[in-house]
Amino acid sequence: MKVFTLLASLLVADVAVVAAQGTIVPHKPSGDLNGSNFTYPFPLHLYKFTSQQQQLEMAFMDVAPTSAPNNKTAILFHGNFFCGATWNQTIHVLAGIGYRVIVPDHIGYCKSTKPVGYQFSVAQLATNANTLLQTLGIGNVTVVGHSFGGMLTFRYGLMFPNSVDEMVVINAIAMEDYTAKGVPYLTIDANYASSLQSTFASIQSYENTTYYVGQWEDAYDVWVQMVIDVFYGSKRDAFNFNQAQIIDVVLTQPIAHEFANVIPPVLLMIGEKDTTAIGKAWSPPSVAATLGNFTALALDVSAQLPNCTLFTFPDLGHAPHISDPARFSAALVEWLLTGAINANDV
Ligand SMILES: *[C@@H]1O[C@H](CO)[C@@H](O)[C@H](O)[C@H]1NC(C)=O
Ligand SMILES: *[C@@H]1O[C@H](CO)[C@@H](O)[C@H](O)[C@H]1NC(C)=O
Ligand SMILES: *[C@@H]1O[C@H](CO)[C@@H](O)[C@H](O)[C@H]1NC(C)=O
Ligand SMILES: *[C@@H]1O[C@H](CO)[C@@H](O)[C@H](O)[C@H]1NC(C)=O
Ligand SMILES: *[C@@H]1O[C@H](CO)[C@@H](O)[C@H](O)[C@H]1NC(C)=O
Ligand SMILES: *[C@@H]1O[C@H](CO)[C@@H](O)[C@H](O)[C@H]1NC(C)=O
Ligand SMILES: *[C@@H]1O[C@H](CO)[C@@H](O)[C@H](O)[C@H]1NC(C)=O
Ligand SMILES: CC(=O)N[C@H]1CO[C@H](CO)[C@@H](O)[C@@H]1O
Repeated sequence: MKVFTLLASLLVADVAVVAAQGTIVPHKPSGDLNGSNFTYPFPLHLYKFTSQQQQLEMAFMDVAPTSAPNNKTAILFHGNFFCGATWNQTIHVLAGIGYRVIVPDHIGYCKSTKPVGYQFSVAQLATNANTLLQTLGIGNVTVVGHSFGGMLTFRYGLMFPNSVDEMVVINAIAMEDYTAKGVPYLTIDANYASSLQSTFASIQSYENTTYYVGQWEDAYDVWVQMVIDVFYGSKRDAFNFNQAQIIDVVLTQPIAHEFANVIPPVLLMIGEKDTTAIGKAWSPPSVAATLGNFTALALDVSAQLPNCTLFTFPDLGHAPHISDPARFSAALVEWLLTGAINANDV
């Protein structure tokens, strides 16, 4: 075990030297960038780097603290159908308590490259974020991730435990092994064909049920429009194919068997009314019925994680940071400042 750890860290160090040769350039926050024309709330930068023999660009925001610096950095991983921009309120909260906040769009999403022929993996996306941080000269980070970004946060913590101060995971997908529980494999081609059918109404309806427990507010429209403009934007084909590749990643690269190995402290924040489960839609009813019970998953996963604080929102769905930012922020800040959450405070 010790030898393996040493080897692993040598390999990681090796990779970092090569990949940290990427460059950072500024970019104006509006206009079409790799298929997204959404205007971001903070200035954008492009991390240009080589991965899998391709020149890639990862767009990210880099926000300075707005109060006395705590000399810590947070990196925020968005989920599917969301972009870095969706973290706006959380960015304000974290910068407000002294964090520098780095907010990338993952490769394949939003304002980052939609590569053709790229082998997507959770480990590759985690590595891309790690080399971005190295190129910026940032050491330890607090990693915050939602949904697919939560799955990515777990992988990041497993791969880079020595540079993670703590992790905050919000309604992560893949807290159960979908394939092991009986979700049939659907090919990338089939998922691509299905992704191309996405409309404003289909995404709104899906999010209404799973993200917001049927309580839609006009303020959520902007996030649907943001992603539907990518679905129909200048990188339409590549984006839809990348979306299909991501589903393949989620189904074939489970994290659910590794929670006991997560070393950094974790704040697990769970909207219990969430029912998200990748593949539930094409699973037999007997399988579908066993998937996406976030009350059960929260208890199960928090018991496996060596150092976990579980905070639940009994009345909320998949996106508590969007549906109740005040309650979400109060809990988040209290945990980051004290390592615990007193239910009476939030
Ligand atoms: C952050 O770093 C600055 C400069 O080194 C130092 O003056 C300050 O005390 C540090 N703040 C904290 C909270 O550690
Ligand atoms: C971002 O969040 C801040 C603080 O909540 C808010 O004042 C601002 O209007 C938001 N900006 C955008 C572009 O949504
Ligand atoms: C970075 O994080 C590791 C692992 O949590 C910790 O041991 C180390 O002290 C941290 N380094 C700094 C400079 O805070
Ligand atoms: C959201 O779901 C609720 C409950 O099913 C429904 O009444 C409402 O019309 C839906 N809103 C939208 C925008 O789809
Ligand atoms: C953004 O892109 C979408 C899809 O191409 C387009 O319909 C929309 O008009 C664009 N919006 C702006 C402000 O350019
Ligand atoms: C979800 O899990 C909880 C906790 O195990 C259980 O009490 C509840 O009945 C389950 N709900 C469904 C719909 O299966
Ligand atoms: C668990 O994490 C907290 C920070 O949230 C830390 O203070 C504590 O020492 C950790 N406990 C163990 C056993 O590592
Ligand atoms: C792969 C790709 O399309 N990259 C583009 C991303 O956006 C930048 C800035 O407009 C272009 O220079 C890249 O070609």
